[in-house]
Amino acid sequence: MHRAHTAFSLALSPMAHKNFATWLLSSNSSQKLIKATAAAAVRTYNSAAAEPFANGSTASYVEEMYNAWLRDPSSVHTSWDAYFRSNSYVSPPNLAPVQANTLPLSAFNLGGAVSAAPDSKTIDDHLAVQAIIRSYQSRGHLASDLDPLGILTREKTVCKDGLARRANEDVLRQHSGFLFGEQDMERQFKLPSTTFIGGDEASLPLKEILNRLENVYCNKIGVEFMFINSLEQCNWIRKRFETPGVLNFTPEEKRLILARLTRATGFEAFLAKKYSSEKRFGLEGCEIMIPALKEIIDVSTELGVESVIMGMPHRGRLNTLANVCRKPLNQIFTQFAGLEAADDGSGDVKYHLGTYIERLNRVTNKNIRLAVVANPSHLEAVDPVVQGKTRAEQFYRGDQEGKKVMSILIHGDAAFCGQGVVYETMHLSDLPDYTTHGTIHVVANNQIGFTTDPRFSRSSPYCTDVARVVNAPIFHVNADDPEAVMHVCKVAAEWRATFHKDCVIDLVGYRRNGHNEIDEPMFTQPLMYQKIRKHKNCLDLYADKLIAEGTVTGEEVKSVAAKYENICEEAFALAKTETHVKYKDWLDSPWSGFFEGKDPLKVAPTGVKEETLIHIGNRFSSPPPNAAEFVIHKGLMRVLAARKAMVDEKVADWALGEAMAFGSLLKEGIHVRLSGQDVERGTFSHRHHVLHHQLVDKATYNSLQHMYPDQAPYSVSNSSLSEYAVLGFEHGYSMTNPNALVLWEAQFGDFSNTAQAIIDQFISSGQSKWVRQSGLVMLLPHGMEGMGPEHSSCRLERFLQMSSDDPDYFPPESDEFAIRQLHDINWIVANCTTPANYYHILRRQIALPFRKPLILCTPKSLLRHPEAKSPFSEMSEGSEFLRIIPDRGPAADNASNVKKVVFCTGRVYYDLTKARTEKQLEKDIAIVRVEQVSPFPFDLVKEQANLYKNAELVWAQEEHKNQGCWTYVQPRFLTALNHSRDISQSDEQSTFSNTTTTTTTDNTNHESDTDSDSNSDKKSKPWLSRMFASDKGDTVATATSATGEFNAAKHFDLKNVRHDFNRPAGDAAAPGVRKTKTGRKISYTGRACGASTATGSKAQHIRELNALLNDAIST
Ligand SMILES: Cc1ncc(C[n+]2csc(CCOP(=O)(O)OP(=O)(O)O)c2C)c(N)n1
Ligand SMILES: [Mg+2]
Repeated sequence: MHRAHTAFSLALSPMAHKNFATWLLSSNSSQKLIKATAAAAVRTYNSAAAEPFANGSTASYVEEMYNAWLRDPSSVHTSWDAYFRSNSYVSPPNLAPVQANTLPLSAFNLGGAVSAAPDSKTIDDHLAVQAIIRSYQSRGHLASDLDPLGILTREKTVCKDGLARRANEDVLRQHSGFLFGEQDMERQFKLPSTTFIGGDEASLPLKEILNRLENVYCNKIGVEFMFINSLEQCNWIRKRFETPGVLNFTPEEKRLILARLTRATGFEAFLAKKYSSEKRFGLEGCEIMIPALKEIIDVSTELGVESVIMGMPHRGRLNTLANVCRKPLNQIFTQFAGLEAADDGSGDVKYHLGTYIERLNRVTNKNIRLAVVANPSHLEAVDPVVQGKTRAEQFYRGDQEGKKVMSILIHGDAAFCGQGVVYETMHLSDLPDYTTHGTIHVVANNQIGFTTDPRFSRSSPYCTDVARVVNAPIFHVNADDPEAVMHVCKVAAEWRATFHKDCVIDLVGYRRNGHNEIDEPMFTQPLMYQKIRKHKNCLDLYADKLIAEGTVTGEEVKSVAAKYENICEEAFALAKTETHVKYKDWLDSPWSGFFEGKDPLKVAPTGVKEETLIHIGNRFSSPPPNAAEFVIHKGLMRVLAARKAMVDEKVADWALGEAMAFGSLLKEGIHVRLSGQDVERGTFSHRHHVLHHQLVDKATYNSLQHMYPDQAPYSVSNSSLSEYAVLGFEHGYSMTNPNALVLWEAQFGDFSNTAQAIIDQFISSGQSKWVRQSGLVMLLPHGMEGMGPEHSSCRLERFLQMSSDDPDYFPPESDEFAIRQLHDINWIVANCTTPANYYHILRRQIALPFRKPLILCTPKSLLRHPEAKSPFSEMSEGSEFLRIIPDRGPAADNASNVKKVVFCTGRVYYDLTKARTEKQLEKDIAIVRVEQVSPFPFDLVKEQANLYKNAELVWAQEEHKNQGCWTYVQPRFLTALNHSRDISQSDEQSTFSNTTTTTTTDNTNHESDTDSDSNSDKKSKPWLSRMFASDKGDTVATATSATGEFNAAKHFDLKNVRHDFNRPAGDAAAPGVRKTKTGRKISYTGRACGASTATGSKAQHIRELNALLNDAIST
């Protein structure tokens, strides 16, 4: 028996009567019941099987009793009568009646005898019907008809009443026999308030109840929602699916669906015809996704949305750009032509590029902006980026509830359940500083991932189960039923507009071709593909249906298809006239006006007036204006006092330097957003941007939000414990507006490697692939301080390895040297040692006329180091960021007698100076800090080396030799010291993106370059040619090519493939040219190579550090 019934029977048993009634009568206990009911309502998790007694149907049962009692007190049991008379019962607000099914149960006393009270069979039967209704609502989706191929569809079973139904034991469990026979089918049952299948009817015959439930829950839509902890939301969904007639469409609506489906299908067919050997990751088998997206956008626009930001993988992307965004078809077709780019960027494959379109929505007649964010191959990596971009757009529009800007994320079935970043992103969905107020997730579920079946790619029943953790309703729908799909999309858009929470549409279709169009699916899924070959496509099925019902004629169907083909043909002809592709056409986040009128080589000053520093310092060190009422922790009072003392002395520590940077930018109207784990206080308890009232919960004060009356908003947010999603989110946030300083801080630098895909695929290479700039700052606590292998290194070497400046190329020296380097590089990597330099480099992010990501090692022990302080004079007007901090002591005064120059970066500088002082070698050893490691300050290094012309040069680092900066700086030092460098190996140019452009004839990523013209000797030669070919005397031939065993140049067609060199054409130090060994060298001092990032123990750390200091500080 259903649990609710068991509990109720117990309550009605002779003994229980008394106990139950007594319990109810004690007001204390009745409060308990109410509380228990309410608590159960919020605690609810999972299916009805796990449901506690006093929630859902039981709670509504009490309510029904109450309604019955109101009409006729004698119609309810005496215990209920006593309870209600005591005035103890209060209808909980979320259990308030939602419909008119309020007839007393006695009205359905079908037991025969005319009696005021229902007999127990009537009660049992009604409870059983209620339980059946609830079973359908909870588990009907398990038997729904979702698979267009019918492979997974469950057979109908013949029930006791002789009718075949899909709802099986999985759905109905102990009610599978319905407890009723054929004789009961015409019996009338009162419908509970938790169903809407009756429409205006308060009761229905059992047969009708079962049929309607079957139709709603076990047909082409499977709704998963009963795990949601809100009765209001559950009822809202029930109403949308159960109300009779919800699936009725007008002929106009049907024709619109058909037209959209025709375009979606026609687009793929056209590409298949024109570019049969090209990969396009077609949507065949799930074409309904295009009308589905359009429906979501139409309904959302109608409900007030003005901007939609989409993230999606490869599958169906071109179709989405063409038919959802209405990107000009000729621009899309041009991508197939393998043309050269007319602008910067190495580009990306066509099914990764983003777009941004503003257009009139013809259905709603409203203007709308649609953006598809460019994404890498790494599935789902774009999800948090889209969320960050959406959040930023909402922020800049003042759209605090997400009514105007929304995101749609499209997923593949295998990726949605397989990639952890989906889960991480889902968990941002309801966090105050990260929510985008509801995302609609659409899964293009083709029931396969490349060659792998779902049963081998997930352990969960559905690919969508990840969404259950955030209480998102999940609408599974058969992709071959366009009307069911449209209904689900409408409900999803309304859900988002009503509750501003995530929901999922699971479009269950199939994949007509292989993973891509040149892949053979029969190798691995033979039976499935035999079925697919015989299966009519969705367009044909729907057209047949509409023709059969008389909504359209066969001619109309053909003419709509022909019309679209003509449109494609015209665009195809236009595309043929294009000579270049323009990556700027594929920007997802245009920064209109940002670059215009700017001198691309001019940096605005970063120093500010001293009075500004003092003002910010005073505010930052003061308690809230209502300090008397706001109780601050004593420890923080001391922190504020220490800050105030520093301001009075006009010096800043790390936290104050950071606050000066933030505060001064906020004053200038630049929005600052700092996000990451525990950033409000700061992992090392040094920041304290948010003061907490010690006596009042959630009462906080953030002085940086109150610096100036007209300042820009400052937001500092403790994030969820995620790096991948949160870093992606902040990257997306930074893409939206260049006039904002967006910072992400890792708890410790090494944790950033769980966000490696965002670093590799977006931050380091986004500009190169998608012409997209970002000024995002990554703050990475870094330093070997004896904390063990973790918590020590941010893996600086990895960031440096991805820097795109050429180790062998000394750019021309000029006043613009530094800014040109910054302009040309992919990102900036720095390790600052003073608060002033930290302050300047943050401000420089905004002062630059372009945007580059900044990877910044930040200190731990230096946060409180007495010497790591900067006078205000180093931050005020006239001061600037120092790429190198030269030695300013006795050594510099007597440079030619200096025996050794120790170059270093980061906190080890303080250890080195201490050791030098202890050994009294200040005159003999100069210590030079390289603060901006990349782009490498060739000019300043050269200057320093020339200054100490007789000195031995040493690079000292505390990281292991194969880590830290050494492998990056060594070749660059040699170039800086000798202007060019001895090249002992054939050098492959560094490029900051690992991308190459592919040709139409060859889809493999062969690396090569562009110069196939007659001026090729002026340009750089392809590295393969340099290695193997011997057409020019100045290139290095290898033994391999000499033997003729393998000549790669012959094996690869290098003509059409491009390769971006940073080096200007024809430079004297062209790669491959051998130089004689000359000049000065730099040697290494520090730890030996190591496998882990730090030492095993504190003692070992100290031993090794001392050895390093002894080595470095010796003459
Ligand atoms: C992070 C990541 N791992 C692996 C791949 C390689 N890969 C490309 S498509 C694909 C299958 C994706 O299946 P699904 O998500 O169901 O999308 P579908 O191609 O079926 O539309 C795989 C494994 C990838 N692109 N990204
Ligand atoms: Mg798939």
